Order: sequence, then C-alpha cells, then structure tokens
Amino acid sequence: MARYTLIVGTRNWSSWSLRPFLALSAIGAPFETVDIRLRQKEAPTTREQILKHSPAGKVPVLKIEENGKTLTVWDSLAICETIADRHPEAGLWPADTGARAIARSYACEMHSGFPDVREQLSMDFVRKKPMPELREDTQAQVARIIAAWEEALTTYKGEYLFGKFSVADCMYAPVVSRFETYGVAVPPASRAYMDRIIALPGMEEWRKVSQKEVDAGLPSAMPPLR
Ligand SMILES: N[C@@H](CCC(=O)N[C@@H](CS)C(=O)NCC(=O)O)C(=O)O
Repeated sequence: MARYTLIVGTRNWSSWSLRPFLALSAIGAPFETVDIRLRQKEAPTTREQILKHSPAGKVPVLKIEENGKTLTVWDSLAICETIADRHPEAGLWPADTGARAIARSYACEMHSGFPDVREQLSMDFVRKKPMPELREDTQAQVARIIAAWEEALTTYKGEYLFGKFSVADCMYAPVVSRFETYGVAVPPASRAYMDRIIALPGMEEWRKVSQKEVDAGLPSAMPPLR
C-alpha cells in the first residue's frame, strides 16, 4: 500500500494546502502531514524547508512512497487530480462526463482566478474579522463565486456542488473559510453548502491545528512575502 505524506504550510493561512488535505481526508486512506511554518526568515527558512521536498519551492507537496520509490507531486490542483486518479472508488470527480467537465471548469476557475478575493479576504481560518471595504473587482469576484455555487447546487441538487463531494468542493473550501471569517452574506442554498463544508471532518481537523497555531501567537494576517 502506498504511503502518503502531505507537506502543508501554516494551517491558519495556507488556503492552497487545505485543498489536497480535504481530498486526502475524503478518501479515507491514512496519510501523514509535515507542517512548515510560512514566512520563517531565520534558518531554516520557509524556502529552505520547502526546497527539501520540492524544487518548485511552494506548498502543498504530496509524496507517494510505493514499491521503494517516491513520487513527488506539487501544486494543489495537481495533487487533488492525482488523488482522484489513484482512488476512483472515492468518486472525487462526477461520474457523468458532462458534469465532470463542468466540475473541472469550476476547479480551474478557482485555481487561476479570483485574485482580488485572495488579496482582500485572505484566509485566517479560525478568526472572525470585520469586512474590509471591497474594491469593485473584489465585489464582482465574490458575486461570481456565489452565482457559480447557486448554479451548481440548483443543477446537481446534492449536498455538495456536484452532488457528491468532489475536487470542486476541495478547491472552494478555502473560500468558504474566507466568507465565514469576513461574514460575507450569501443566499440560503450557499449558506447551507458552507455549513456542510465547515462541518467536514477534514475541516474540523484543520481547525484544531490552526487554533493551536493562533494560540501560540500566530499573527492575524500573513505578512507579505518580501
Ligand atoms: N499554485 C500553487 C500555489 C502554492 C502557493 O503559493 N503556496 C504558498 C503558501 S500558501 C507558498 O508555498 N509560498 C512559499 C512561501 O511562502 O515561501 C498551488 O496551488 O499549490
């Protein structure tokens, strides 16, 4: 059996790391995590620590040890795809090809978009914060996310965006956390969806570690990289 190790960044801040953590949590196979503190400037710096695992110098990273070999996968979406590939029984993509194409579009839209949401509503997993004054672009991106959620929830009529829990939900879970932190108002179907995401066992586990980081003095906002 393969041994999975997921290298993640500071949990309270690392929205990218949360995505594959939820995918791995959903398949039910055991996995280990290695936590790397982001924005560590003294040796060993964050960069030095991440480079031990991946030449891309970013978390998350997944290591798969199998048959005496180690496969290293980096980038949150590539990791989620790999987990979905290796565990078809978990149904991390919809079975229907049309629904799967749309679910992939949702995942990729999140992966490559919404820069203003990321910047103005940065993830601070365990905290509640006042809503900043949102720029027009941010408002448009928030509206687009909500419209996309409503559309999927209405079309696929399940508990999650595409009925069953999928990679699309992993990709949007950090947005759920951001909306919760800043009290973004959403329609009832999206609110119920957010509550289901928040209640996932993987989110609960992530919250426990994030809370420990915050209790140990983690600052509220992730400092800029330079
Ligand atoms: N597109 C990448 C982005 C990953 C990313 O930007 N990770 C940040 C942490 S959330 C990182 O590793 N930053 C390096 C650093 O802070 O030194 C992914 O989806 O995995």
